[in-house]
Amino acid sequence: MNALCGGKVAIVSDKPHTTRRRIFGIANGDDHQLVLVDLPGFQRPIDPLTQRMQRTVDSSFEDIDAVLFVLSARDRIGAGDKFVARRVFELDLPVVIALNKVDRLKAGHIATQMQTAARLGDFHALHPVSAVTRDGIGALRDELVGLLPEGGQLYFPRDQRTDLTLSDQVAEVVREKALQLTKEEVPHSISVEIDEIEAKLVRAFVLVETESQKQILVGKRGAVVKQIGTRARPEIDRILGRRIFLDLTVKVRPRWRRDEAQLERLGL
Ligand SMILES: Nc1nc2c(ncn2[C@@H]2O[C@H](COP(=O)(O)OP(=O)(O)OP(=O)(O)O)[C@@H](O)[C@H]2O)c(=O)[nH]1
Ligand SMILES: [Mg+2]
Repeated sequence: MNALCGGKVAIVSDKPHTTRRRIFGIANGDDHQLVLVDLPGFQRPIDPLTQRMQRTVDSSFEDIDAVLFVLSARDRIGAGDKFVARRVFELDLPVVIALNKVDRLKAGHIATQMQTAARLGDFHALHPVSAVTRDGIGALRDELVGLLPEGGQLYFPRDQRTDLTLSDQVAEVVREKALQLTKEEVPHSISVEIDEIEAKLVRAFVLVETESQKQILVGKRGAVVKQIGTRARPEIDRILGRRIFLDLTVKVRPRWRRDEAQLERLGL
């Protein structure tokens, strides 16, 4: 989605289930507006957070013109992909398969992966792409634009790239940096709440579920939380269009993933 929109809309990490909520990414052309809807992955709900994420997925297949089904060419296309394929091919919409991450893969391997992907269902088109090198992204974009209804309208102002509020964009950037610096079960226990955004100050809470997770996020003499701030600040400056001071506090909020009121507050 970021490659198609020509800039960062969704945060990216190597941890599964990074996207927790529905995010619109808007790609404008001279005569069209392509609105991409990024969703959490399909998963078996295990707590109120994942229940809400799965509900978001289930309720998002209305009012769409096509499905962009993204696969990783670097991984074996297996049972998980077949499970998702069953869901998307039953929608009765054109399905465009993007076989992503073809960078640094040998041509023969890409060809085999394309054959496997092609067996997932009755697709409209299949594009090998790389979000990193942008290889194939132009052709994929043209394909999707070709599926837009005639005489479509402008859903968003032309200078807008996402439906997330500035505050939510800031929270997501902080969460991205926190995900980058943690591993195992810790990333799943992290969320970010914006306390206030003022002219020169952004105050945010990095929420975790336990005291030991807090120690990991704070790090030795605050080294980890400091690193999160250092990485996040330039991006927040860009989002807000001004230089800010970023005040980050790590807080324990026990069982926030099970707390409906807290999930609501986090926009989940
Ligand atoms: N080599 C390579 N890596 C990529 C490419 N696109 C994404 N990645 C990596 O794949 C990982 C997952 O990327 P995300 O954008 O978080 O994936 P997602 O599909 O949105 O996943 P969730 O939000 O977790 O459901 C990150 O480590 C990215 O850097 C690509 O084209 N090439
Ligand atoms: Mg994502």
